[in-house]
Amino acid sequence: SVSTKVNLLPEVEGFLSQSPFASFVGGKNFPAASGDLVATMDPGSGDKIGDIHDLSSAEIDQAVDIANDAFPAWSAMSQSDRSAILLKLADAVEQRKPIIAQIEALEAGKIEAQAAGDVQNFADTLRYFVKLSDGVETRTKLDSPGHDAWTYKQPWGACAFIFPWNFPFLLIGWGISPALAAGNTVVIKPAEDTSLSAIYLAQLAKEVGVPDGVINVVTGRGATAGAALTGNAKIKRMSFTGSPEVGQLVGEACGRNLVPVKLELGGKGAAVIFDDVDVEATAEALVGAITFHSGQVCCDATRWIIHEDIYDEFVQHCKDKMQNIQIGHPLDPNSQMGPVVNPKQCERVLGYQQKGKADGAECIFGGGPATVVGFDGNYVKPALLAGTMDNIAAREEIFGPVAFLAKFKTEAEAIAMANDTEYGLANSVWTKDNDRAGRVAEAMVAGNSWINAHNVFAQGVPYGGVNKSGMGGGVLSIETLMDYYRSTSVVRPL
Ligand code: TXE
Repeated sequence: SVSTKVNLLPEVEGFLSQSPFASFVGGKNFPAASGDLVATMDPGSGDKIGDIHDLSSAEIDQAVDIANDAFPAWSAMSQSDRSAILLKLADAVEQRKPIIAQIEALEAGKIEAQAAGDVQNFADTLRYFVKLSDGVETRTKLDSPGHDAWTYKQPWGACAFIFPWNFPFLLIGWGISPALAAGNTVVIKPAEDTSLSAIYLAQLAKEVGVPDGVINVVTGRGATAGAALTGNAKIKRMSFTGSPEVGQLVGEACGRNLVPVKLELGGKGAAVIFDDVDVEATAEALVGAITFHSGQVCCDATRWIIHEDIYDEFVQHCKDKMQNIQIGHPLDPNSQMGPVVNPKQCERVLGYQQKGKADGAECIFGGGPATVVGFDGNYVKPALLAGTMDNIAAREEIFGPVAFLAKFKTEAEAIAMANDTEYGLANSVWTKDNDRAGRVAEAMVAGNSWINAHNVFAQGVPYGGVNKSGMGGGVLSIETLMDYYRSTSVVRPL
């Protein structure tokens, strides 16, 4: 049972009493016939929250069929009727924000206030894509001499989504909103550690009148339930967010069935910090970013490339800021940084600190496990490693509150260091010189470059990675909405 040291809303207690949680497909509970279960834990206390059903591959196939069966009616609905239903869902999510945020804080180890921000972001994202889809012209006349020609756009059918555990609810919003707004139905496979907020969403969708089979949630292990979904030839599109290793498997499986696939994978972002910055403010911003959600953020700045003239001063400010970060249970309002998601991730973070040191880096601050009195959770201390960019801790994704620091002299050197990575998700450049900022931002090879900030997301600004960070990005923008329409060119010779 959940730690008695945390206070849960009665609605959350009520929801958790459903455990073991069935999947939710076709508007109703969809249990695994085998009775196989996967435990869901509170990373902040190590206590069990409940169990989820582990679906078989035949059951996943059945869920896809149900989603495809729901497609004709959902896609034939008028745009305004569909939008009205989706806006009702956005309102309901916003109204239930405290409940969903607690569920998310509990299972993902996310600070409650940050989880509430993620829930709000879901509602706002859904509203954004509804509005955007209202403006999509499904018939576009083409300028083709000698032909009466146009393109006709329509939704695809059942679209599949596999999500990770770091931003469970927010990423569902980013993923399914454009698909639903365009008139597709969706099958969502949340991560096994964090399936509860997705189940809550599916139940809520039913409550507010989303037709059965439009939003389906299938639960279970990645290697079985997840793999069955990616291998299903009846899904029309696949969107995967997670590790590059699994992303490759998903890409292979979709390739075999010629299912279009969007991959949002990891990152090893750089922050290039010039000598004209407000050193203290920049240190504060980057320490804030690397400790946000315990560094389990794919677009984080994990390599800090610092001009040699301000290096010592910058490091001192970083240490001062990190020293003051309050580590604690996500539902304790005093906590600023919670646990990492599970013991495996904890080992990974601590392991990379050791491997980095063995490979020649120096740990200049923090590191190792953290203790939170009264809670036996997966807590780690934030850490600063320093060394050269060929270090294993500077090359591989750690996915924890660990920054790797290195010095540079010239702009060209800084750009080369930032680009010396297999990844290409997001970087930032910090300088008061706008020309230089723009130059460096454009020279860094990645889907996203931020200036004097890190982790900036805005509706209308495409987000996504290149190289080992993924393909088919355009998230949060018109680009991803258009992915959820297929296009037919119609031509009549005149
Ligand atoms: O992710 P996985 P893990 C990175 C990060 C982290 C590492 C491992 O570096 O430390 O990945 O995390 C499903 N077929 N990121 O192991 O395994 C799984 O059930 C189909 C970065 O937890 O990739 C879950 O729903 N699906 C990333 C999802 O894939 C499969 C966020 C992600 O799990 C599957 C998370 C299979 N064979 C981790 N195996 C980011 N981009 O933000 C697993 N899954």
